[in-house]
Amino acid sequence: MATRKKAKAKTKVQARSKSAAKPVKKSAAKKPASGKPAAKKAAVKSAASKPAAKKPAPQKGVASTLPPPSTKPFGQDGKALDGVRILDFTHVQSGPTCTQLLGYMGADCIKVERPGAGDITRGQLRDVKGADSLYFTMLNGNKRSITIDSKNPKGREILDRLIKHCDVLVENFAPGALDRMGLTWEHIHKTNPRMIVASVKGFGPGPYEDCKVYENVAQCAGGAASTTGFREGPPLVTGAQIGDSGTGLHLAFGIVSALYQRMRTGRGQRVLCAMQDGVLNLARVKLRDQQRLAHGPLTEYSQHGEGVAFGIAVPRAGNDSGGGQPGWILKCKGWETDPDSYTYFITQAPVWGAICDVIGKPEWKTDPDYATPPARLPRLKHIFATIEEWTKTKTKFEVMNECNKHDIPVGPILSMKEIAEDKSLRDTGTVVEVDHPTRGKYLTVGNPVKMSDSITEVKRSPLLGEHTEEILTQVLGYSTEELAEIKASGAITAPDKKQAEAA
Ligand code: CAO
Repeated sequence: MATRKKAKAKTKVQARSKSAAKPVKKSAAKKPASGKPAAKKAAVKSAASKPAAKKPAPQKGVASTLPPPSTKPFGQDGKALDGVRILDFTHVQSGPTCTQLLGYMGADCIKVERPGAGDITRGQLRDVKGADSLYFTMLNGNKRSITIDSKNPKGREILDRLIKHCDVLVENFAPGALDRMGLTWEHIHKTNPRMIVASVKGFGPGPYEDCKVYENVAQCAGGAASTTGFREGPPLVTGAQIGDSGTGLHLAFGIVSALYQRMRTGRGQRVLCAMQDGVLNLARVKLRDQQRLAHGPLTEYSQHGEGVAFGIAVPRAGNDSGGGQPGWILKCKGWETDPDSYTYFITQAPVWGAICDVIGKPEWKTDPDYATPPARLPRLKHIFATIEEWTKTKTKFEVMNECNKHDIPVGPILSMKEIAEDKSLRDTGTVVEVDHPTRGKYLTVGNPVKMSDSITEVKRSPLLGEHTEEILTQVLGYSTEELAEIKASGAITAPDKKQAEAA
């Protein structure tokens, strides 16, 4: 879309959509009952005098504005977001998750970083001396890096030119930081009315809107922590980064939707994802349970079976299943020495008979205390303890194999080591090995979304400023002389280098 070629293609699509609008009007006015001209006139007349009887015009869907279906084989007609150019002003985790996903889908992500320093995560949790950390490399694949000092006047000029050449600006600075750079929505919209400005912030408008927020703050503010952990213990945060990566994912959805709307309106818009909102969206089942509490106890929570009364808010439910089919984590063979020798076991009602047979309790199938889901609810603790006697005789994978034969839903607790070595995850491109010039080979998570006509190639993360000159000359069209001027201005150079040059 940012390239001239794409701009032309877009004009064609728009032209098509214009002409596609005409037949809708025609058919609305002339839809004949019989198809004969006289009948046509009569139909129009009567429709005009009796509006209630007017047949509604058939509505054409989006498909009517599309080009003819491609004849190229699937996977060989580019990528979903080819032609979309992102001005990637993100750092740490939430924003980079979003732009990496857009990059996986084919967008050209130009990551703007502070000269000499770059994204703070390049140096955080370093495992290889002198090399970009895994924190950075695993969140910034499929991007190009340009260094620009946004507070240098020449740097601002370059940023304005980037705004004109990009489709989306994505940022997750602290509230107000983008404005302090002079990049207000008004300024960006005036410079490029088509630009979409997408932001992650900790909180939406309200009392906390000016607060800086990290992952665990969002997990706590979004209702995840108060509902995670064991009833007797304190609130817990989860290892999955639902505040950062989860919100980045939400933002990517907002951006793609805004790009789609722009096809019709021709203009950009602001897209905001607050981390609190993103976490709450993922914790919505707990807000469901909060409302159910007003109508009685949450019978599927094991505390109900244990006779423990509910308080005023949704409690922590340990490893209870979040749905209507009770489940728990059970020990497997080797649990004494392996902290991950466990399985998740769901006593799904339709396969209750098979569960009874597998664990050697066929009599439970007809025993009124166990035969029905309501009868089982107060006995779940005992039931899971009995099932565990069986799972402890098998490894977690043997439990999986045995239960799968009978459609009993179970899942081994996989360690990160097992996931890193899992062949099927490698085969599908979910776990990918990438080569990096300074740190060597590393594993990253590829695109979790698989598309049959947009195949992801995972590329290593860029070195700091690796593409500065390439972007300045090839994307922004600066001449050799202008490039020399930019270098002399200090807009793309680290402060220590600036001082050395001045000395
Ligand atoms: N050139 C010059 N200055 C630059 C620059 C560049 N290329 N890139 C960034 N900066 C400056 C910013 O302008 C800002 O300066 P001012 O405060 O003087 O205006 C400064 O760097 C720091 O930005 P920041 O406040 O966003 O960074 P921080 O490390 O203090 O805070 C964070 C980090 C994550 C808490 C904050 O950015 C935030 O709350 N973001 C929104 C929520 C979010 O995404 N949180 C999740 C992060 S992932 O765990």
